[in-house]
Amino acid sequence: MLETTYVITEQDRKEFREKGYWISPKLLDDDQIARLRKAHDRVWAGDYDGDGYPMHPQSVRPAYEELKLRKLDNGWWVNDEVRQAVTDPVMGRWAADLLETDEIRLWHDQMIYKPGVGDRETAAGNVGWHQDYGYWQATDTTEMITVWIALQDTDLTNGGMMSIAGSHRWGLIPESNSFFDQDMDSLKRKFSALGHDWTEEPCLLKAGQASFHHALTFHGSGPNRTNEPRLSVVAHLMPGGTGYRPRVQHHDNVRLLGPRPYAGQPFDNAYFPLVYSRRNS
Ligand SMILES: O=C(O)CCC(=O)C(=O)O
Repeated sequence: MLETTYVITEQDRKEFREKGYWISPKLLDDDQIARLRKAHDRVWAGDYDGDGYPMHPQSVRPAYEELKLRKLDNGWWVNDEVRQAVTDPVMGRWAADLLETDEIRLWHDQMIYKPGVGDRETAAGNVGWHQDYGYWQATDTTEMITVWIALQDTDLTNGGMMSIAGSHRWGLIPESNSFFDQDMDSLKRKFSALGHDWTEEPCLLKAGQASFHHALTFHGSGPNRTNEPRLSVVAHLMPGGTGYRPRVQHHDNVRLLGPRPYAGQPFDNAYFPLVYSRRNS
């Protein structure tokens, strides 16, 4: 964790409320970035910390197609560096201040490896325009936040994310769980036809900086035109007290509540660590 004393300002909050995302100062120092890049190498090679298994071992095990996007949920289960990064209390405080809440827990994390495709014609590294809450309807609040942390300088040349300014105010859009649909143009046609203003803004990040986006903000990313992978660690965060919303949409996290989850059951056990609490600070 970087010993940053940065405190979210009223201007930051205003920007987050208006645009649906906010770009942070550097959250990780260079040593931590190097360790997290190493964590990527280790995890993709099946080299884990602890005695457990990843949540979705099939995300790690396949013989990798060179040009395919790799994504592992809950990397913190099997890597200590990732655990430290995605439970960082400074990040949690910034999220709490942006969401104007007192407590932040981890919903889940993601390690994302976007291959460098150079000038090859492929969409295999694309992330389709989507809303994160399009996947998270088993929770009872849309006031969740994603922290996308860059492990190298990231812009559109290496497949950086783009966000649609103000789209978090559109509400939940049907079929917006379209992360894996790599045809960005057809998704853009479909979602922009809803009549809202479609303004794409690139998330330009120095290594160690993060983009904090609201769970309803549309975002996606195109090809990484370099020959190096684009690496990131992502923390999906929720306010303390977020509970289970039954029978709307399945999410694998619901199993982590036990065999008979009930409506409103808080996601507050060891799978959903407390990242920040104003009471403890
Ligand atoms: O890595 C990307 O380009 C997109 C990631 C994403 O959709 C997210 O972190 O919510």
